[in-house]
Amino acid sequence: MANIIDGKAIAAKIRGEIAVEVNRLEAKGIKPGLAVVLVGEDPASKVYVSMKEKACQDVGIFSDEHKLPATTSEKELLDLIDRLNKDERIHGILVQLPLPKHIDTEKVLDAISPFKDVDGFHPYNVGRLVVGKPVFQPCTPYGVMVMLKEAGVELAGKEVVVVGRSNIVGKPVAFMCLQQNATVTLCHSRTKNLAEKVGMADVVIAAVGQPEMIKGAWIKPGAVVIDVGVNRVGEKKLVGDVEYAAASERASAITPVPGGVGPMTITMLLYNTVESAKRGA
Ligand code: NAP
Ligand code: L37
Repeated sequence: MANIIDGKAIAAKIRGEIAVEVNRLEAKGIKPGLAVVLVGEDPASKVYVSMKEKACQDVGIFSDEHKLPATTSEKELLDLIDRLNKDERIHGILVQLPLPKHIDTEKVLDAISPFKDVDGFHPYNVGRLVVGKPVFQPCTPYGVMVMLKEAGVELAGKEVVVVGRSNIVGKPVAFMCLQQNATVTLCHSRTKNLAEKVGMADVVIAAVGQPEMIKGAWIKPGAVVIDVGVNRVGEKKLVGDVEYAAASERASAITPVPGGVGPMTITMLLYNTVESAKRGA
């Protein structure tokens, strides 16, 4: 049976350290501040944004919430970002994706100051990630890397297979693993023989968004499995992108869903915000 890489526990430990750091900064007259912008009524986004706000309050970060109606124009959103870029109380700006269809996401991400871009989605940070020197690392991939480190997984020379090539998870996590000297294969919906590729991996990182599509039988015995997927099935149940029960019979270590990568995403957002405040963004 695989060891469970407990994201909730790792997140709690790091959040404790962040709270201490926030206290230390406050004693020096600095209160880290995060602006969270939500446009519209996407149900998952509403849940995540309220979790982010609560997490800020728990560690003492000032959380500046902007909940805008779905009818908000692109210009109104860009004007708000402009004000937040100039606001000295704000060290991090997060615009929760997806945005309503009439708003150009790229334009909005481009408008955020790269020095307040705690999500790491601005092209400046994306480019710097590829050459190995971002100002901010995107929160979900960063959380994955911290979990691997905490679990004692050394990546140099390992075969890493990432399934999913989105800009927010698959692509950045692939570059981060490459930076740590892994040999990386990046798979997507047009990949042929996915089972065979996954079967070669020492470390599998699944970010697909399809409930349990990575089968347990594909996993090489002893591999490490990181499941980024968060899929709601039925009314309440959450499952990952990996067939958890069968995969945990073969893997040496695996992340659960819930309680795996999800809590780490929010933790790295807090971490980036505090780092930004320390730099004086
Ligand atoms: P996305 O933008 O929808 O991208 C999904 C990727 O998976 C695409 O690259 C797609 O390929 C690929 N894909 C889809 N079906 C496939 C198949 N049958 N075989 C191989 N590849 C396939 O998703 P995302 O935003 O990266 O999110 C992925 C998952 O992670 C979702 O479950 C999401 O909820 C979760 N997530 C979790 C966190 C967290 O904090 N834990 C954060 C963000 C996202 P193409 O590019 O060819 O279309
Ligand atoms: N930073 N994150 C950032 N920016 C965005 O634009 N969309 C997006 C984003 N995504 C995001 O916040 N995802 C996310 C996913 C899962 C969790 C948190 C954030 C999480 O904590 N999930 C819990 C279960 C929560 C639930 O019950 O729904 C878990 O344990 O996995």
